[in-house]
Amino acid sequence: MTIMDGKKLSSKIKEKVKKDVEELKKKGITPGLAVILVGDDPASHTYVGMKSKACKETGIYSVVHEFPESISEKELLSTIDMINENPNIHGLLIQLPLPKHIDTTKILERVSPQKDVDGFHPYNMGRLVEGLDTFAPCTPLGVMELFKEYDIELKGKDVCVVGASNIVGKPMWALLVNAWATVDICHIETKDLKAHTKRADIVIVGVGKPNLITEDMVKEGVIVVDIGINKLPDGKLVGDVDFENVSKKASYITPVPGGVGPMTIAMLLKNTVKAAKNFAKEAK
Ligand code: L34
Repeated sequence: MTIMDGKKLSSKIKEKVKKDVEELKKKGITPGLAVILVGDDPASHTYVGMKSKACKETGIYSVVHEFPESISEKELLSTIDMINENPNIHGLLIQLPLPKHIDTTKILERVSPQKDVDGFHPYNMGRLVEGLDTFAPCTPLGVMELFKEYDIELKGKDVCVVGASNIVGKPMWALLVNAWATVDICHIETKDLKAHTKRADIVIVGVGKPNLITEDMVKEGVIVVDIGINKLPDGKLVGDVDFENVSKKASYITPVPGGVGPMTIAMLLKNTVKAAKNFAKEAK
């Protein structure tokens, strides 16, 4: 059994990002990322803090626009408009979730597709499905990087994705299909989850339910990617997979923490550099 070490790979990617940023700076462009953070969800604050720190480490300029839970949709939209117009900012992300009174779709659709480093805009999502050059969402993109790093062939493989969110499951499906895997996508209405996970060569799960995937649900030699991130009452972080028992059957498995989480952040840096490079090309 091999542990797919997202922490280690993310450091490697950060080194490459750092070099790319230096190259861009020589050309007079400092990649810039703006983050919009609404409310005081502790997890969101943690993730945004980690994103800012990673920018700093790699030389990317970053700014966080923090707003109280009570902010109106109108104010958020005008902030987005302002950032869309700012030539020093190449990437913009709205940390999710947003408060209930705000229409998330409307907000995400306001982000300029050229600055959409999260890849959540329907324009980029559509391009992703078509297999065109785009910004792919950071978490599923990070999973693809892990497969590449560990030489995991996807062509012809049976993959079961558990969770059909717009942020993770659906873009994961698109990336996998474009890599010629055969993909099952399961969700809350799936009749017999085990029937799907059991036959899969690769199981990718991101729903936010500790111990959802147990050892009896996977086959011998399975490759398991755990995108879930759950805080137990005692403060311990766990994924959606019963790691201790499933890992005994797996050929490859990601840990939580230290698996997909750090890769999400590394991919955000990569997408920000990509946005800055695109900007540089267009300015020519
Ligand atoms: N817009 N909203 C937007 N983009 C995103 O890509 C996210 N996400 C998810 C929540 N909302 C978002 C993130 O950034 C989840 N997420 C995220 C990012 C990083 C990590 C986990 C989730 C991460 O690095 N986790 C560490 C542990 C962190 C800790 O100690 O709490 C890990 O090793 O898994």
